[in-house]
Amino acid sequence: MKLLVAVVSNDDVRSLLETLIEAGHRATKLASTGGFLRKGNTTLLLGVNEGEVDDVLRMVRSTCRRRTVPYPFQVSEHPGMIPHDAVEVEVGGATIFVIGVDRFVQV
Ligand code: 2BA
Repeated sequence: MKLLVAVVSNDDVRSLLETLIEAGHRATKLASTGGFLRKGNTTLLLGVNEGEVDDVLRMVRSTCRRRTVPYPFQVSEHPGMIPHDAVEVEVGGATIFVIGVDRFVQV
């Protein structure tokens, strides 16, 4: 089994969850906040069989869009982190960590 930790935009999570649940996958939805933009996003925990990882990644790709969002701070608040003329940041589609699971236990 693998644990997929997927950070997705709040705008995409509804359709992603619908797609996953319809396909028989299980998910835990956590409210999270991006460290850079400090804006709400969603982290999904998905325990999936190894053979299903690519299938789940396909679902994430098809539902999570890459988008441009305004950078909400004065550049001086984050010196050196982005170019001085940048006012927008690209976010998503999704950031996914695929982690090996030693044991999966439900009691
Ligand atoms: P945030 O940390 O709020 O980052 C939002 C977007 O800002 C990022 O989109 C990236 O395009 C940009 N960004 C982040 N750090 C930057 C920096 N130091 N300089 C310039 N631009 C920067 P994504 O890469 O699509 O990430 C979306 C969200 O996924 C992140 O929100 C964070 O919550 C999570 N994430 C991304 N990479 C991660 C990692 N290596 N570890 C943990 N969480 C991660």
